[in-house]
Amino acid sequence: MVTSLPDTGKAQKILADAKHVLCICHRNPDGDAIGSLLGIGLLIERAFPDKEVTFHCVDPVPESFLFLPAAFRVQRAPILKPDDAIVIVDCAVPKMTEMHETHPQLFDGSHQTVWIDHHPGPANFATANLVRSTAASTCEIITDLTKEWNWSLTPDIATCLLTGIFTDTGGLLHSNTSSHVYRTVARLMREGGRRQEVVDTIYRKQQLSTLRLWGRVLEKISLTEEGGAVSAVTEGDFRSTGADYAELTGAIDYVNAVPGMRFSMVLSERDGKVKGSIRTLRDDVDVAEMAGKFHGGGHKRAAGFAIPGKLKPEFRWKVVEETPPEETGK
Ligand SMILES: [Mn+2]
Repeated sequence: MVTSLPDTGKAQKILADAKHVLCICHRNPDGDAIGSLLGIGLLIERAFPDKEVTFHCVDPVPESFLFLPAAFRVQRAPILKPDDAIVIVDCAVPKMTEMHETHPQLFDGSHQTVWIDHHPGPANFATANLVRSTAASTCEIITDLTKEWNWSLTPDIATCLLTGIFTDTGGLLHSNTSSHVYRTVARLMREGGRRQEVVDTIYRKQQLSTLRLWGRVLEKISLTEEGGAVSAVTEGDFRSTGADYAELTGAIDYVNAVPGMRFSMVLSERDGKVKGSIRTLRDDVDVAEMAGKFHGGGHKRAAGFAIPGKLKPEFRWKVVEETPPEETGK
């Protein structure tokens, strides 16, 4: 059993006292962002049927997660009213919401806020901070909280939470898949979570445009002298494959599969920015530190950054003299 987080009681009171709870996840949402956003919102609705709950993200829900219950309810950035309580999930820092400039009230103490996250870092932005960096996903923390708060799960909610657990552990394959992750999955399945629907939708089905985009990523892998497997996709690649930005998620796991590498990186262009995702399978490499050099962050084995700019390919040609084959006497 995991130990209780210090702000659990405070968070529960914030949610109990609020009339309207706005749930917010990070831009370019992944499975854990969407799963924890929908999971916590539906849980609050169930625990307090008199409350209004809304779901917000600056980017639309990626197509692969539209099968989730309530995915259609996710709206863009909210219009805030003074009494609104806020729940922010899976965001390491305020700017990941991409609302830090448009909605500074979310982060300056104007509202009662609950922060639920598994990213390491200061994480003290909110009124109540429910942060556990040893958890593999935010969905895992939320599942633990339901036990503590005595909130009941439904098959729909369990399916949302399973989604984040599966995507943040790479389908229970990454090294962050602890025994607690398996226990959490078992509990969500007991509560009716539709594991097979999650696995089939996320891992067994890919849009043709996604496969074509991944093809570009794989074809362009190059190995660097520093021991990196690096690939890049340009805006032109997105245009010609018809893939949207969210479809890049997952491609890096294949780049990271090159044996003997220290790290892998996928660079991508979007709206005048270059985004980098970095992964490693090694214990002696800290990719969060590497991402930090570009004002990014994340976890030791999975991190990212975004800097203004464009991608410029660099080719190197080398002339090598061919040595004539040695004569072999018979
Ligand atoms: Mn996460």
